[in-house]
Amino acid sequence: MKQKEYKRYLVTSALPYANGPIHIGHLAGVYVPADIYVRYLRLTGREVCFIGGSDEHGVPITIKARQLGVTPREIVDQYHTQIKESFSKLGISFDIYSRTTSEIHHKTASAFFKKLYDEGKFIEKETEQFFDPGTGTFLADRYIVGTCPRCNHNHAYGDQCEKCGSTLSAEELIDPRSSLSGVVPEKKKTKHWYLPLNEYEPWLKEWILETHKEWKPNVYGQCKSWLDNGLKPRAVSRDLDWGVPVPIEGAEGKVLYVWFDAPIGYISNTIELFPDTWEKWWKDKDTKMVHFIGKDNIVFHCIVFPSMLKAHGEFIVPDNVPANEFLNLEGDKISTSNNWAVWLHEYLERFPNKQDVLRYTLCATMPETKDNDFTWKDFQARNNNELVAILGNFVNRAVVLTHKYCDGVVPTCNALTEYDKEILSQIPKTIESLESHLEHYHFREALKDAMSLARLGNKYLADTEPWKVAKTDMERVQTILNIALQICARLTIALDPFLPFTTEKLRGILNMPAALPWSRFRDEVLLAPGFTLNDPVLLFEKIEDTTVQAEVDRLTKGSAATETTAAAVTEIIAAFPECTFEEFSKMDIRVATVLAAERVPKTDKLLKITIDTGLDTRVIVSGIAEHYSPEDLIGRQVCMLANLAPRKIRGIESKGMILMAQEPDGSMSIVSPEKEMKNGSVVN
Ligand code: B3M
Ligand code: ZN
Repeated sequence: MKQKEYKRYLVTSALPYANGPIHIGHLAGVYVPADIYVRYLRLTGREVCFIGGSDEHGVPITIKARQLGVTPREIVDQYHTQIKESFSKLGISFDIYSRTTSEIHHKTASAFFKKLYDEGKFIEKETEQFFDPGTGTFLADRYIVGTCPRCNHNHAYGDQCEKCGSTLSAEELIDPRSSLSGVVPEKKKTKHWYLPLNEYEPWLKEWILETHKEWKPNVYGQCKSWLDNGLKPRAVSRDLDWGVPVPIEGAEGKVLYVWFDAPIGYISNTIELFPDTWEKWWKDKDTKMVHFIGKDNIVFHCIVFPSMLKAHGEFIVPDNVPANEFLNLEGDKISTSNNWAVWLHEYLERFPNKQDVLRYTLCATMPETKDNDFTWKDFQARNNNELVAILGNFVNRAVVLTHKYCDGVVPTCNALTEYDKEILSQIPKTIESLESHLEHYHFREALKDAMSLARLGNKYLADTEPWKVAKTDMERVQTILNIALQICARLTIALDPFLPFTTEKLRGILNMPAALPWSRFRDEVLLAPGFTLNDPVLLFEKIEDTTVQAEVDRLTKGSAATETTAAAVTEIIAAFPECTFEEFSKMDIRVATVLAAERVPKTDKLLKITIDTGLDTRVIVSGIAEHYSPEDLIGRQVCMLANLAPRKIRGIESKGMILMAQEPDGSMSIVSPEKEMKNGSVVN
């Protein structure tokens, strides 16, 4: 089937929550592929708009603020600035990176809701919702924890189980509890507005299942399963004090659901960028809209947002949603709460000139069809064996030899041998394949194609050995170097979407003032004979074993440190205003005896401690290995917080926390009852 020709491309990338920094999982899943795609489109001369921004509403932000004892505004200001800066340093070339707390966004999202409301597109329903009698607030799904009905994980959230990945509703949780106060939530009546997704089901089925069979199998499959299971009306408002207020009377204390307002952020940001001409991007059928997202956002971008756009009536819907799977790190799931991640802002601090090494590794290991794994060893190998040994080596040899034999001037191309012709004939084939892969969102294969030009050049120099030929046949040397330099010049085009920092450097070496458009790719001569090159500089440098080992160590330590951040959190809590007796008494602190203790493998700080609490025998992972050896602990009585929500630390479920006293210099002591007590005795 012939592809439709579009006049322009509107490319969006998921708006990250401004409640934490960006890590390599976000990058490989969303921002690196989106950036490669838009850079390619721009090079081909197509009209492109690349939209990014921070998602600054929603419960994750309020939870983070509550944890740190600051306002949501402070959280989003801090993270928005940090995220925006680190994206820019990595060369993610957004045309705009704005935020959903902007005035334009509030206006746009309100107007969107109001239009649907006025046209009767919502169902108004009073339902019973979970309410926390302790704090006097309705509980958003994320604030309710309980046991997952699918996998039995005992710390699933009311919207999702992070263990098995199921999307849940708070109603489905077994033994729900409020994460604000730990109490069992009550039900209370409240009014909300629902978008009847079921009404859009026939249209969605036709649109996705019939006309978008080309979508990636993971995306198509998820949509099909949602559609096969049947859609239900979905609430688009929440009882919360942070977000876009519901713009109708009688809706005080209610805001738009974050998944209603966030995708409208794509529209708001386009309006902010092009106040006069934004409509052509959103209302003209000749605009191709593509959403880059991670797999956990598929339903919102393929089903919910398109239904909203359809209900609104004036807007186009996406042509494709090339969602990626997840990237793991050193064999384990990336986890923000366990600090098992490579954070972009930290990477940029430690490797300030290696943006492209990260871009390259992430593109090469992009989880396009299944989850994939980032390891520091692989990062090193990709740098040393591919970027240094193939790309860097080829360019360096071509340029150094040109300086040596031709005074740094591009030599003439004399008679071609059969072998030269064979090498040159590879180029158009590679370009064709590269283009096709980029057009179809196959970025890993595309990168292989681009790199295969460098491999080709490397092989050509190795096979023709101009340094030997130079002793007898300078004319031949000229031809060889001319061909090698034409390949170098082509690399500035082929690699530009992937490695923009490197191609800029390479253009500097080749004395090419500006990036060549993609259309020049098929020209035979990109560097005319007689043209003078600049001095060579190395494009990449080797990464040593010690460097990557330090990264692995830091990762292991960082994740162990999350346990000791319990201490940091305590400091923050101590700085809080007063706490009521009622609040204090929610903490179930008990005396327990240590039955067994062992080090958690591959960590310096963690001990796995089995204790008898008088109520049960359970395991706690504690960051005290630097202060106590396992033998010191066995048989000792400790005080422990028994009703702390369980969490996984290095794969071990930890249920509770052992109380420690800590001095400012970090030395620690276990808190024990002064005389032996029965296990399970309450501390208050
Ligand atoms: N903030 C979820 C996420 O960061 C959400 C994406 C919004 S895209 C409109 O995964
Ligand atoms: Zn589950």
